[in-house]
This record gives sequence, structure tokens and C-alpha cells, in this order.
Amino acid sequence: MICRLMKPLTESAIALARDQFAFEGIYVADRWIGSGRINDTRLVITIGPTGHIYRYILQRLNTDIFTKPLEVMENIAKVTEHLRKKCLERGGDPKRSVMALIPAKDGKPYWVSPEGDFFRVTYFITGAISYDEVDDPKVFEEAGRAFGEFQRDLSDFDGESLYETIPHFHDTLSRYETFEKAVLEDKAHRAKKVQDVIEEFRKHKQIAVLFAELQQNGTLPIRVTHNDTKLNNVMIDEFSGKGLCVLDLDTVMPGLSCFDFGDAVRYGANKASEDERDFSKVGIDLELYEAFAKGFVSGLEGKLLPAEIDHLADGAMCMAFELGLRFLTDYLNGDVYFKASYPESNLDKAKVQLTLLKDMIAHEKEMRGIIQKLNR
Ligand code: GN1
Ligand code: MG
Repeated sequence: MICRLMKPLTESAIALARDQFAFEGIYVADRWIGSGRINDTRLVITIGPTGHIYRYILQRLNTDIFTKPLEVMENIAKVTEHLRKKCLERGGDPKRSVMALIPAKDGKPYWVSPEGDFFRVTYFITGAISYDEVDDPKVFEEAGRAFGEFQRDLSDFDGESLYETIPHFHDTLSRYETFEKAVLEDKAHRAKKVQDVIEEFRKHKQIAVLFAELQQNGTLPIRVTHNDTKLNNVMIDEFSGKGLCVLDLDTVMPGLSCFDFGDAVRYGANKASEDERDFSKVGIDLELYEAFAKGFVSGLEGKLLPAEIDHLADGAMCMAFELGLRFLTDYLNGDVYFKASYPESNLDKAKVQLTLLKDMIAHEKEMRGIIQKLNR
């Protein structure tokens, strides 16, 4: 997985890609949008004959990471079709509530450039906001509801029909082994100076072992999950304030609901951002945590088993641990996976997750209490 190999996208490559898709109206402008760490994303604006403005998202998929892009697209097509059906059954508006792919002019839901770059286009949902950070518990509760409803709507979807787009994505124990391998190989000659951080991570391996056991002994069921539940992957309706649509379906795969919950919490209920460099600001915001839990559990409408509810707090700790491990592994490997904005950025991000994990452990009782209270 060598993200760095993806060449920067030039304006002429973007223009060529843009021309391949069947947009409505005439092209007006496009610009970079979003803060994803993997794919490259442009907002494209067109105008129709009556002056109507259309907005689209043009994306280059990172094929060093998603090595089988056609399988990613097939998963997305199946899942969105299912979600659309559910939305219509409820009398909802799938145009605003379900991500929709726009075909290329040749009818395929993607276009591959002469350089082998893989592009796709989706509608941009207007009148909705995606947040990188949130202070308002109501907004975070709505994000929780949207991710909960997403799992609810996929609870009767056949997970076996999905490809595993990134194998072992949330297999924290395997992430741990990859981390130890990176320490041993020490490709970027950075291990020595971060020995203390490495040791700190080693102390928390137990959380990964716990989830491996819970999965193996069947305590936690495998569901169809999103697997990348960052706050900015959900659109919130600008007018009603309601969670509207879940985006970024590249990693929809069989997984654990505790991890969708946990990944969202470790990102959105951190008092500081994922990129914070002042680690004293990092910690779990229990008010935001409670809000997300409330939305998530109610969005799932009783579909969560008691064992899953019991392990939601552990899921948050496990995801902070896992992401911390992934950032540190990438730092040790020489920043080849995540886009690194400055030389130590992956190390700093690893420290943020570690600090967050330790703060969650310090507040473990409160975190469990909040979930129990909800469940009463
Ligand atoms: C990546 O691309 P983005 O920002 O949605 C990553 C997630 C991490 C996240 C950390 C496919 O997501 O797993 O949680 O960065 N996605 C992939 O910011 O590895
Ligand atoms: Mg993503």
C-alpha cells in the first residue's frame, strides 16, 4: 500500500476526467473539497439552460490502497441500491438521502484515464453540511443516528455478497502485528527516537485481543458496517438539522457495529482534532460521546444485541488504539499510506490517539455508565 506513488493530480488530468462524465448542464467551475486522507476530491459545478446550478463530486480513487477498484464500485452499487429501496419504502427522498453514482459517457459508473487513474462521480447533496469538527451535541447525535440507521437499513443485506475491499481493515490484532513488523524493519530509521511511544502502544495490546476473542467465540455478530465513520462522512440537513446521508462507502464490508460506533467517537468526541499538536487538549468529551451513543443506538432501532451494547465503550477504546497504531506504523514506514502534511504528522496523530485512549481508560466507568443509562 504505497499512497505516495499516486502522482499529484494535474489540472489537465482533472479537466480530461471531467469531460468523461455525463453531467447535466454546462461546466462552470471546479475546486478541491473535503479533508479525506486517501482519495482526491473535487467539487464540480455546472449550470442548466434555465440557470439551475448542479453540483457533483469528482473523485480519483487511491488505487494503491483500493487495489481492486471494480470491487469497490460493485460494493457501492449494491449497497446504494439496497439503501435506495429502503428509503423509498419509508417514503423518503433517495436523491438527498442516498449517495448516487453518475455514469461516465460510456455508461460505466467510473472512468479510467490513460495513466490508469480511476475516477468516479457522485451527486453533491445541496442544502446539507458535513462537519470536520463539532461542538454541538445535537449535531453529533444526528451523525450517530445516521450511522445507526445505515446499519439498520443494511441489517437484511447479504454481507456475503460484498467484497472485502481492504482485507483485515478493522482486524486490530493484525494491525498490531503489522506495527511490530514495522518496528523490526524500521524502514525510515525512526524507531529509536520513538521507542517510548512504541512501548506505550505495546501496553495496550489487550484491547485488540479482547475483540479478536469476542468475534471468534461469536459473542459479537458480524454485520454490514461502514468502517470509516468519521464525522465528515455524514451530511447533516442544513434546514432540519437532521442526519441526512452517509458518504464514503469505499470500506462498506462485513464488520462489527462496536467499531463503527468506536471510530466515530474517537474522531468526533475527541476534545481536540485528529491533527492536534498540543496533546494537553486531547481527551474524551463525555457530552459528545453520550450524544453520539444516543443517536446511534436509537438509529439502530433495537437491532443491537445486549452484548454489542455492552461493548460499545470498548469499541471506542479499540478504535483509538487501532488508529494510533496505524498512524505510528505509517510513521515508521516513512509516511507511505496517509497523506502527511509535515514530517512528524503521523507521529503526532499517533500520540493524539494514544492520549485519547488513556483518557478514555481514565473515564471508562463514566463511558460504560452512559451506555447503561441509555439502554434502560
Ligand atoms: C482515512 O480518507 P478518510 O480520511 O475518509 C482512513 C480511515 C481513517 C482516517 C483517519 C481507507 O479515511 O480508516 O480512520 O483516514 N481510510 C482508509 O483520518 O484507510
Ligand atoms: Mg474514507
